[in-house]
Amino acid sequence: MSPVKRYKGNPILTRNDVPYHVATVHNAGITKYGDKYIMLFRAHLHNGRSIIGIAESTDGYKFKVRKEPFLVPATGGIFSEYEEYGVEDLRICHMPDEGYLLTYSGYSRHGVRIILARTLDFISVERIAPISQADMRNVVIFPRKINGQYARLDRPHSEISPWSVWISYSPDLIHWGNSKVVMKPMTYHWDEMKIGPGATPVYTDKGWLHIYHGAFSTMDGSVYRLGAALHDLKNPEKIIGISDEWILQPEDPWEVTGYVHNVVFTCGAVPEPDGTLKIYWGAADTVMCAGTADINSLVDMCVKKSRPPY
Ligand code: BMA
Repeated sequence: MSPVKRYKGNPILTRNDVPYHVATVHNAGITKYGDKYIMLFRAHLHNGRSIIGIAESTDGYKFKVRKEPFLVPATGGIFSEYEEYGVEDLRICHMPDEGYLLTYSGYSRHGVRIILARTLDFISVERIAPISQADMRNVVIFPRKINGQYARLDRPHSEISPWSVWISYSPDLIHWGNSKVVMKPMTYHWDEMKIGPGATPVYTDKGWLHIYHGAFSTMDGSVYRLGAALHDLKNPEKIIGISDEWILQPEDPWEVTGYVHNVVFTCGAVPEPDGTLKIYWGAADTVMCAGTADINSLVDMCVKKSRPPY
């Protein structure tokens, strides 16, 4: 049985909830902001390119979409060159001293790279810098400095060391280095084709809990599932354990069928004071869903029956 209990009212957000013309609502970053939950979701426009919309909720399930999108491709300067084809799959990292850090994929004729932006109020947004070269996606920043440095997980596109999760460090959030591979797809396993960082890692007293995605190639296309990994608190490049079993797979009709079928893909999860984790996922690249899992149970899955990092 899946450790993730699906919310009964899924899907929680669809294009019908959006007051402007979009084809999908998926792959949303999530955070708590004051007494609200804020969701920054990806939406395909009817030209096939993506923008980021914003929705708010008081209970984490019933969201209201604001009238205007939150982030659309930049129209001037360096950012416009790298966001020409759209902005996608945004993650939110809250750090008390930094505000809300946003990392998203900028697509352009030069490929895909990650842009860092920041907001303090979810009204205005300041782009800070592109923080990767081309062919990088899925950047999640750890919400605490580690040994005096910022740390992030990311996922280069590569057929040689196929689609693996790496870690990098930075003194200033802009310049990143000291990169190391931490986790790779596992042959003949549910995540054998590619893996990538999912939600912003969650602090637990046993380690950083990271919900990631893994893809498996079938005769009918690939299946995207979610898994859990536990990273050492002081040295997150050390993995304590990775659950051998996935934690969520496409099962509901809107997860199995849609714009891209058989996809559950997360960009955000919110830890709650009662020890549960609200996990949010894009289903079939078409709608947003939510569910809860017990944080300790996810940690146990990582530790008790663990697959090697590579
Ligand atoms: C990945 C990304 C995600 C998407 C997923 C399934 O490669 O493009 O944005 O949700 O594929 O289509």
